[in-house]
Amino acid sequence: MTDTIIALSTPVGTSALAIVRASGKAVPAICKAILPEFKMQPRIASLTKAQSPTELIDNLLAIYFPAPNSYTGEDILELFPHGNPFIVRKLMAAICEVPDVRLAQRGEFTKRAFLNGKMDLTQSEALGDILCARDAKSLSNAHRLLSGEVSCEIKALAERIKEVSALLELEVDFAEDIESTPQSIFQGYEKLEQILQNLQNLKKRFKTSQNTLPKAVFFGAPNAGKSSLINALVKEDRLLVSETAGTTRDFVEVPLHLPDGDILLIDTAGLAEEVQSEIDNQAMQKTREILEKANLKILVMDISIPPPKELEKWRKFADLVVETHADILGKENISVNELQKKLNSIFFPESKGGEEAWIVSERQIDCIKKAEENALRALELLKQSQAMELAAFEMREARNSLCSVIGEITDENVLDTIFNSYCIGK
Ligand SMILES: Nc1nc2c(ncn2[C@@H]2O[C@H](COP(=O)(O)OP(=O)(O)OP(=O)(O)O)[C@@H](O)[C@H]2O)c(=O)[nH]1
Ligand SMILES: [Mg+2]
Repeated sequence: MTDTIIALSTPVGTSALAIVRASGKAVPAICKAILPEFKMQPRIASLTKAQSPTELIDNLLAIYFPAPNSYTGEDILELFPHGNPFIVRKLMAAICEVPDVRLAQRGEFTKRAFLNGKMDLTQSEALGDILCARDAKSLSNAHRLLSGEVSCEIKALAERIKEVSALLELEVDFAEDIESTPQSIFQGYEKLEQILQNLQNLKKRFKTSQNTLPKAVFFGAPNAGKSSLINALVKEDRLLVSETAGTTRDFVEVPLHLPDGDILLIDTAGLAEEVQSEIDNQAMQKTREILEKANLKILVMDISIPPPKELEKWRKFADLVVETHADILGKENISVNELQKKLNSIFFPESKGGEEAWIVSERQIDCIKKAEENALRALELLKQSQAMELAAFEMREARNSLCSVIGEITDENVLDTIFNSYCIGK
């Protein structure tokens, strides 16, 4: 970690402001080279000039975080230039001219934070979850993981495994004098059973994080008002609407931001009894396919006309039915707000509270599973009151596997896989 790294921490493109971050020993040299008026007062934001040897680059806000009280544990400089890609490029080029400064790789700031003991591996992974969370529950869970909730549980369990290991080691040491140690076998056995129980509970708390948004698929007869309903929900004329049946052919995905998370609304071609053409046939086939992938199937039904023959079949198949054209009968249609509330409560139901934080990392679960296998083998050996050395070895292995969850034991490949999945500048 002798190099100083820099990166643009905000997306590339035009915006009001951008953030450029540098971390490493060359931060004072960077300040001297491009911020001649900057005083480097710790954690005080100052408006200052950024310049290359030949020209003014920008007037920007700069903050200096001296080591070790920074995100990475190293000296950090944060710059807030105007969000003009041309300015950002010039600024970064000028910084890269300073000796020992280079562009950061993906996740390298967070990797340094981990290597400098600013956070453990579970917390580093939680940061990735914070960046990806698209609903309130996932976000709150990621915050809990970042605060170290699961790390603490893992540490406590690793400590208890150590205690059992110590009892077993004692057993190994006094193996000749069997009479003096039955108590430790008994204690070790009981404690190990509890540990196994805890490991199994931890394993059950795995929940894969969803990379895709949940899908609400709107289906029904042609002209039922599916596209109109989606337009009303997203408050935008996003989809083509017309009084000609068969307007929508390909299915179309439209994101909807609900109070507790984002979902995808999917408009489909109407399902008709009589197929007019091969294109109709293909469009309906697509509707059926997308319905199979739906998390929620919403039947849209025009109640101002006689129901289609398949209605009963569709009703059974649907998770939710929305009636349209009620206005034609002099009644009120369901309000958009009401429908949004309904979707919000279906996709993001309120939790009862008191739930334990769930684990989203497959890597962490794999480590927990390995620890469980070791502990199981140790228990088997203990049951037979034999091969104490082996049982002690299994317990040491179990502890190592558990410590890998939080990164107390880890190899470079694992770290690369984790941090390479992050964006540059994180
Ligand atoms: N009066 C009334 N007209 C509606 C209502 N919903 C939709 N319409 C009209 O019904 C016609 C069909 O609406 P669309 O939203 O295109 O229907 P669709 O289900 O997407 O139709 P296809 O894409 O052809 O399957 C349009 O002329 C809409 O303006 C409603 O609740 N009341
Ligand atoms: Mg349509």
